[in-house]
Amino acid sequence: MITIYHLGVSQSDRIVWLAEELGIPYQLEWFDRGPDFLMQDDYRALHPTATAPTIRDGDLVLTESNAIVEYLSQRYGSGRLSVAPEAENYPDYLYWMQLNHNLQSMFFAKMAAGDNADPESSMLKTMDSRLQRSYQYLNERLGECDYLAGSEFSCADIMAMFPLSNLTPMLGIDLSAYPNIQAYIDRVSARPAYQKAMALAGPAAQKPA
Ligand SMILES: N[C@@H](CCC(=O)N[C@@H](CS)C(=O)NCC(=O)O)C(=O)O
Repeated sequence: MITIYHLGVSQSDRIVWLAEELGIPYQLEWFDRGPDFLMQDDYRALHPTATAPTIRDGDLVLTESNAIVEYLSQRYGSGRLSVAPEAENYPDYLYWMQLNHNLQSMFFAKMAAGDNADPESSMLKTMDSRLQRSYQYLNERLGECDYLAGSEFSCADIMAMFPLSNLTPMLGIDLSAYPNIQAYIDRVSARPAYQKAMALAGPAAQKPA
């Protein structure tokens, strides 16, 4: 059985969500963050790169959300929620699977700059304008179709929700200018598998006693 090593308040909740969507049996092992909100040595010991999510499948220990999502979909879900190379929307799927990393690279650059950074610095201005273009493009996309890869829900949506529903408000980014993104978040959050996964492992969930 797959083991999902879940770090509290982290993007490893998306793997629980995917497993619930695909009906893949899994064991959830929960790791709390330390008082500094960073992962602790027990999680760091799981894999040389020490990032959440991490999963185990037999002798395989795998990190990196994109890799895990595609691995589980292909190996345990018969490719369900992935998009096949022959499909017309395959390039859309590939493109939108990267939204998570695209947004996070800019979020982390802003966080690393810190609250007291000069807003006129060329680095921050570049990040802000790149972020704005990304949100604008995403908003346009979601005006054309209900889900990122097209009319069907896919792993691209599973990848996208964490930065949209967690990091976006954390950074004080106001979505009122992007109504299609907000409607998308509401639509995807209503999925039963999402709600179950968030109850088990979402930001407000607690380590089981
Ligand atoms: N590229 C990685 C990024 C994973 C990542 O940065 N995860 C965060 C948790 S949300 C982490 O491991 N942080 C280390 C820590 O919190 O100490 C992925 O997509 O899986």
